[in-house]
Amino acid sequence: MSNQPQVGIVMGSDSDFPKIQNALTALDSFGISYVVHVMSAHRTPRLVEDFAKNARANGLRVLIAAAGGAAHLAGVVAAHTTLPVIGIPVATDLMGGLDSLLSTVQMPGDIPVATVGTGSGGAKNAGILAAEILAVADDGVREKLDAFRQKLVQKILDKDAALQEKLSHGKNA
Ligand code: RP5
Repeated sequence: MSNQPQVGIVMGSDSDFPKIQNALTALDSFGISYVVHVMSAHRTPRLVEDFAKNARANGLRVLIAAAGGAAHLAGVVAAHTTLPVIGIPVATDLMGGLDSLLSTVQMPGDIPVATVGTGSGGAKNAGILAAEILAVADDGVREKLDAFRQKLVQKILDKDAALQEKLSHGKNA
């Protein structure tokens, strides 16, 4: 794993951390270094601006921003950089996080945020998507992504074989 962090992860509150850990796990699995910070678009707007404006000069290549509720963090980060920004809408108690999802995904034209789903699958996809973006110029990461996909295929084949075995023994009742 290179020591230079390539992915910058920010979240609106420490309460978001347990919900986005799958993003970190995915990045770890591809050997990608990252930095993680709590910063809030409304509580610490200056900090967010500085982080986003300096991200490229600090060696970061992809940014991930996670927030819940009126979740403008990813959009604000994207406003201050032309690095690709992935938004994680953190689930809330309101309709499973529909508020976070719409706040993050519905960016007006000109300033894109690549938004993943709410929930643990979304956070995982944020990490994988960051890896795919880095893999455009990094063959080592691309090879790890290829191996990951191969494992997925094998997992499904194994599951299907187990199902066929179960059905052939009349265990479906
Ligand atoms: C957002 O408000 C955060 O991203 C978090 O999802 C939500 C609640 O934050 P706390 O009140 O738990 O700090 O800014």
